Amino acid sequence: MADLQKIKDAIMSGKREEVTSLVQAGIDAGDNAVEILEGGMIPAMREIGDKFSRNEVYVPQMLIAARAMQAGLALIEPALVSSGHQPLGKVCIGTVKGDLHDIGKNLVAIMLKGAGYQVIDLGVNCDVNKYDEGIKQGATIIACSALLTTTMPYMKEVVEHFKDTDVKIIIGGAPVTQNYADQIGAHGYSDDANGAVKLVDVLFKKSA
Ligand code: B12
Repeated sequence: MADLQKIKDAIMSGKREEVTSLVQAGIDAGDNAVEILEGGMIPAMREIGDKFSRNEVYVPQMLIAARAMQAGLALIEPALVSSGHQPLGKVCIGTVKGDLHDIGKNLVAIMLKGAGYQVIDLGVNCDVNKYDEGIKQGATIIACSALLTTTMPYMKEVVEHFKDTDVKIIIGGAPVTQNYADQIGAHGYSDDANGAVKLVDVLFKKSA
């Protein structure tokens, strides 16, 4: 099994090459990608965030940690995404306006692809026009991500924008809660990427 503690430490200190070689060693040894992700990589992001809250690290350290995380994610993505089946439906995904955090969004996109959905990735800083573009490309579900308490309220605007349509909207991200989702009339909320897949499964079954 890959040394999860070493992976976590390497991500937190932003050592991209070390992350790459540790994660690759895990893959080569036949380790489970989800275990590497949940046992080493995600805890690293959580801890660096806590350190930021305590003023023990600053934005540049968060940024280099995020880059190291993305390098590791790129390596495990193929293992998370199973291949070779017809897309079950189309989902567009984007981080809301004013928000540049994309690691969680990327993970949700990877897991949706792995579950057989076609994913249109709209990127970060998405206003309602951007989400409209995803719908024009054939998506019927919008997955909205927000990591800041200041950008989360934009999700309400997205829900309002699509209120009189058949578009379904699911939301998530660290500050988001089920309570908030209910309050703004979103069609689903989950606190992790697997939960996002379950929500999409249910919404597609309902519309089938
Ligand atoms: C990395 C990071 C950054 C990086 C982002 C790089 C990138 N490419 O994403 C950089 C350095 C750029 C950054 C910048 C800032 N950040 Co920042 N950042 C983080 C950090 C450490 C990790 C976020 C992360 O990637 N987590 C790992 C992923 C896997 O988790 P996740 O995003 O929550 O996603 C999971 C779930 O939420 C869910 N999910 C996510 N999206 C969706 C969508 C749907 C539909 C569903 C169903 C589920 C779902 O599934 C995911 C997988 O399980 C967090 C700390 C934290 N604990 O979250 C702070 C944090 C979010 N940042 C914070 C702050 C304050 C900032 C800045 C304002 C700092 C500054 N002064 O400039 C800026 C804002 C820039 C902007 N306009 O967006 C605060 C937010 C506080 C608040 N309450 O609003 C946090 C919480 C740190 C802290 N403890 O204070 N940040």
